[in-house]
Amino acid sequence: MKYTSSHWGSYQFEPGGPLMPLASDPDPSRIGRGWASASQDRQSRILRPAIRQGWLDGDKGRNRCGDSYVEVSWERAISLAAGALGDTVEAHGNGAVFGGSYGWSSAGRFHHAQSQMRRFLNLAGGCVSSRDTYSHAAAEVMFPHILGLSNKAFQDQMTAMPLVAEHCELLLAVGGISRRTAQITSSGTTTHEVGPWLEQMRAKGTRIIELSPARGDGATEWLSIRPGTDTACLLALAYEIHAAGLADEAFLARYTSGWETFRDYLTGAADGTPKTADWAAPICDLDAQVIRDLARDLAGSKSMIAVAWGLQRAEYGEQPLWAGLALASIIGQIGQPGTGYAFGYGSTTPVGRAARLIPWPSMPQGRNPVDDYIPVARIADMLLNPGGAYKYDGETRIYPDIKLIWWTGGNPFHHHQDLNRLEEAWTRPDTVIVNDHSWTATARRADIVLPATAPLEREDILMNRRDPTLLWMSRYHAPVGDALDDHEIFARLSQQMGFGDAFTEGRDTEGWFAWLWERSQEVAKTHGFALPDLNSFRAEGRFDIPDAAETRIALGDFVADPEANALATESGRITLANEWIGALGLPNCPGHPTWMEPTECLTRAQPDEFHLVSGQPDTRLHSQNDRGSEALADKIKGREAASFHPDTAAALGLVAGNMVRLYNERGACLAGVRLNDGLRRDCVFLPTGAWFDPQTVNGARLEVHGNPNALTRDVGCSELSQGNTAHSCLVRAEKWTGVVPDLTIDTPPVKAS
Ligand SMILES: Nc1nc2c(c(=O)[nH]1)N[C@H]1C(S)=C(S)[C@@H](COP(=O)(O)OP(=O)(O)OC[C@H]3O[C@@H](n4cnc5c(=O)[nH]c(N)nc54)[C@H](O)[C@@H]3O)O[C@H]1N2
Ligand SMILES: Nc1nc2c(c(=O)[nH]1)N[C@H]1C(S)=C(S)[C@@H](COP(=O)(O)OP(=O)(O)OC[C@H]3O[C@@H](n4cnc5c(=O)[nH]c(N)nc54)[C@H](O)[C@@H]3O)O[C@H]1N2
Ligand SMILES: [Mo]
Repeated sequence: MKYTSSHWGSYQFEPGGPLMPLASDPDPSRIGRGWASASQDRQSRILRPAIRQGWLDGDKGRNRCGDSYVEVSWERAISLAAGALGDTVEAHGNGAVFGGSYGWSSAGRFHHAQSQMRRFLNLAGGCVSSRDTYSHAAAEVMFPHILGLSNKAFQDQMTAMPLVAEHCELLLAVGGISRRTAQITSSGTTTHEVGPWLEQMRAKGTRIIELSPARGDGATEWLSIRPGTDTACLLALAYEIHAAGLADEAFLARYTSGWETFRDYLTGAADGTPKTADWAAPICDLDAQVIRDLARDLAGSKSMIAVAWGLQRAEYGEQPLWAGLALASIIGQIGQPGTGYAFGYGSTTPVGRAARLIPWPSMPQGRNPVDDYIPVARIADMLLNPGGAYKYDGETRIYPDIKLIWWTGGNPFHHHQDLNRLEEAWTRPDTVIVNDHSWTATARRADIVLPATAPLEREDILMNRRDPTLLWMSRYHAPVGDALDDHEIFARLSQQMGFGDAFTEGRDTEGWFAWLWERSQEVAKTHGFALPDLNSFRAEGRFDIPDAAETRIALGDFVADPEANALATESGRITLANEWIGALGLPNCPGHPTWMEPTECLTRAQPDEFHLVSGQPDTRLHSQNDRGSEALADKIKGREAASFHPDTAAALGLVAGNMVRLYNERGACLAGVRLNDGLRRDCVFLPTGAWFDPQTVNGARLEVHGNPNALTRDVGCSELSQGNTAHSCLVRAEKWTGVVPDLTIDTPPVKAS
């Protein structure tokens, strides 16, 4: 039996046979069904190195979005790419090179695209990098201040799901817990246990209350909250618990700081507005009595406040995180088995996984001599405002002047918001170089396109510190076209630029596998077990870590002994009011959890506006596998499906299968119509990830494939975290009765030679 792995799961196959989910996986992802077809689709794979015509003609980027390409040899492509980098560095320095290159690339320890790229760029003198993620930037910046832990460290100690199943009576899932998103694990997974875990809880009679604009598949009760208003609801729950005399004052006194300040805000002593259930109800569009009952039940049960990642991908996204933590502190059950506060259950597979964490080695990237960076979602701001000032995590910083962008293993024309604005920004640098295996919207907006192999075309090792199994990944099919591994591409570029030996250290791919495996064996030894030699592992294909189960309780050590295990916050405790944040004086991130009405929110919308929820797609990982069979079968007339409540659809004159135009002042897109009575009547759900395909239709700009980032807004959560705000977006909708334009992204942009 051969194996391979991906962010959506692991697969077994016999040579020449189909790719089958690992037999030991209890709940395989549907995403894998579209993997092999996407990987072998010659209409979307980049077959040969390609150069943008306008760049060859010296257009300086003016026609970067929408140009055609000429294919060239690898020798020419390597020479042009190395030349462009060398010239940029010589003329402007390495501070003019942007290598932030955010994106998920693929699983597999050695062929991790960004690691290979950073190793190369660091040897070339470095580049401007990026901080934080599109997933949870607000948490990455906030948690160190309010919890004294990085987001990663907090995830590492997240209370294990089996403990929740055993002890928790009431799970409040703010933003839901969905099997849709629990398909995925960054770096690869061999198992999917969130679905079975939720079933176990439901069977036991645990109440799982989902606070969400969309009913998911995991909860037992649904509170259909207006998007963007969770902070108001969480504050009201805290207020009602306190007003009923049910706040755990002993917990607050021993484990938190700033309670008095926060309490004065809750009661209205500070601002004249008590944050009662009656106050929150009209903001959140919930019944005040439902909020009061929930407050009483939370305080009277063993309860867990679980916040989903998506909540903080919004304007003021720091607030629901912090308000959830404050609510859990008032309930006072943090640090006990199965109760307290969690972030991200179900947002990906391994959050709360009861598995031992093993710090496996990775490809060394060297050191980046350039210390400049941007918060990841400020890419368009950076390109549009070189030299401009912005705030981030307590600092005032200056945007660099970028002349060359190198992107590997990510798709900004998928992941960024307001893509029409990004297109404008993207024309500014002199050169854009992209490595990818597919003609994504980003590859179609590069000057030099370097075709990388896809994961099914190569061997690698699945080693994920959060996963209980190691797999030897075998090649499933031969490389399509002339694709080369990213490692080989950067090795050739390094050779061209005169530091080939430093890049390879004399090793070929086999040599690096041996290098990684030797270090893995050492790591295993320090964790009390032995790995087989590489050849045996390769022959067997699979190694299951012994005694892999390990349960943890978030903040358990701190609660057991808050003096000995003080948190690394300003007070050593959980900060319910934070003096450092407060002293920054930011209007968009005050010093304690605060309700602020987002700029785009149904509380202030026109009657014909809807809230756009653009969550993760069920059929693919972001934009990956969008041209595979599973994603294609889910589309309507080849377009992404937008879901509407049946009553809403009827009012708009829409039936399932129609086409709809969604629009706002930033853009417009077409989507198919699907009905969902588990969605609020004032919301539209359009998943992310359909390949961005903007066209001019009847003289107006129209994205024709159903990409929500044609509509979303590109501002930071606040000047503290600067995270993306994809979920704060209002749109209008109208039936599309015109001709449905052909897609352009289903054929390569290459000129016939
Ligand atoms: N509206 C809206 N926007 C969102 C979100 C949302 O919820 N709503 N979610 C956001 C979030 S949380 C995230 S994480 C981002 C995700 O954004 P991305 O991570 O940028 O999305 P992916 O489609 O996974 O892009 C990975 C790219 O890597 C390429 N790739 C895969 N393997 C390899 C390889 O081996 N070598 C090379 N060179 N390339 C490879 C793939 O072809 C693909 O183009 O999107 C964000 N954008
Ligand atoms: N199938 C699949 N799974 C994935 C991914 C994928 O591409 N495909 N991507 C992975 C990645 S990179 C990430 S970061 C995670 C993200 O996982 P999450 O952040 O947990 O999920 P999203 O789908 O991004 O967020 C959308 C959901 O958030 C909720 N929501 C949105 N706005 C609001 C709001 O204002 N209030 C409330 N209460 N709820 C709201 C809704 O329930 C909506 O369904 O998913 C991962 N899992
Ligand atoms: Mo993400």
